[in-house]
Amino acid sequence: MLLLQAVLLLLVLPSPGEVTTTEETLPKEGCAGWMAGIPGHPGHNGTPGRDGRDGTPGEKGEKGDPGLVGPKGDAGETGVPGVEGPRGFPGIPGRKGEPGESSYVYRSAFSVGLETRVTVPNVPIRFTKIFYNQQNHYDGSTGKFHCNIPGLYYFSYHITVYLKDVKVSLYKKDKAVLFTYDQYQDKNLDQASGSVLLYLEKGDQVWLQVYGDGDHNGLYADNVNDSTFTGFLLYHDTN
Ligand SMILES: [Ca+2]
Repeated sequence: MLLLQAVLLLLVLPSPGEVTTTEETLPKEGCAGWMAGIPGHPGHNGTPGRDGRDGTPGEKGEKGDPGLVGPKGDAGETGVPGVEGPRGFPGIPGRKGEPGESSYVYRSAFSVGLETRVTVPNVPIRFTKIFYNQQNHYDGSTGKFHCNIPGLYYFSYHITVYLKDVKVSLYKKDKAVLFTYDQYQDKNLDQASGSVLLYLEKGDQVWLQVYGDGDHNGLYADNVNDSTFTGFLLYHDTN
């Protein structure tokens, strides 16, 4: 390297034999008389640079307006029954109902009396004076009451006694179940009576009859003295 520099230096330095004349013909300020050149045209625009980095997130905006109401949702499941409420006040009594059919079906009553003296013993006494026999359950031709409605019946009789003693029995199904005896006192009118409750089946028959021999048949009736026989259903059998 040092060798190369030394060679170059020898080439630059003037050799001793040459005459240097350039320094006398050229002024020392040889560039002072040069004129400046015209400025060149502006260069072309460069290619766009690369995109910059993302900016920092902005501040949170204000809350927006409420949205539109959405469609109605499906029905929910049935809830648990609530606790029973307190008892309410009594309501207003309703109107009276129409009479039921049974009010007629379960009617049975009769009330009858003697029209003449009884002279025939050992047969049912025929009461032919009809006070009431709407249902015709009492048969005036036989003197017997026919049970059409099973149930409890009330029977009673009030007998005027004249001229002879009276001994009568109330019969049910050919059996005497109630007895009444009155001894006649001369020149007086007596009364004999009896009453009873009897349970009757449908088809049972009830009647009054002179009991014993025919001498105790002093049953009497005229325009001002009655002898009566009455019966009615107290209440029907609900079975
Ligand atoms: Ca008497």
